[in-house]
Amino acid sequence: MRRAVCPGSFDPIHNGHLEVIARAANIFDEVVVAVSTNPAKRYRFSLEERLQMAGETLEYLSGIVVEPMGEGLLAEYCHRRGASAIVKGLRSSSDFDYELPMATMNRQLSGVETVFLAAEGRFTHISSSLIKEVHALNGDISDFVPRAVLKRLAGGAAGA
Ligand code: COD
Repeated sequence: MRRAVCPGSFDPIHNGHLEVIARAANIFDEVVVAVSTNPAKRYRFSLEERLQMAGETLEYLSGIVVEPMGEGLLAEYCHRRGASAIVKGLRSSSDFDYELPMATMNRQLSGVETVFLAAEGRFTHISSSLIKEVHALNGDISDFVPRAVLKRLAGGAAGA
């Protein structure tokens, strides 16, 4: 079984993430969507909410597992989960410059390969932080996020 990990904060998950996860599911037997927690980071949504939004949205796809990544090294998490690859979406050359040293480090740490998928053109300008900013200023984000996210944003989640 070829298992890959799609790691992220997913704060919140958006259509750019979803498109990459769906393409990863076409390549690998199982894709683990690993929702990270960094104690130094302040999230808009709790871990529970981020897991729920990802889980609800990806329910329709087979071969996907959504779970917390926990704290610590991604390379160790991949090793524990028996994953041979990390899948990341690349929006631009600056994403690549940022990701390349991490990919090399992760391979040295645990042998895990990183597979880069070119982001879909209509999603290259999307990031979780931009979506939160546009929403906070009353902009329409319905083209960029799944219904599960819109629902929670409309309900006003904790930390808003
Ligand atoms: N289109 C396509 N893909 C996208 C888009 C988009 N519009 N936006 C984001 N992505 C992809 C990117 O590949 C990105 O890496 C991934 O989605 C997740 O995005 P975010 O913003 O939710 O997640 P981040 O950037 O906060 O990263 C979280 C990680 C878990 C990947 C990171 O914190 C990490 O690697 N942590 C582990 C600590 C560790 O091991 N450190 C040592 C590294 S060598």
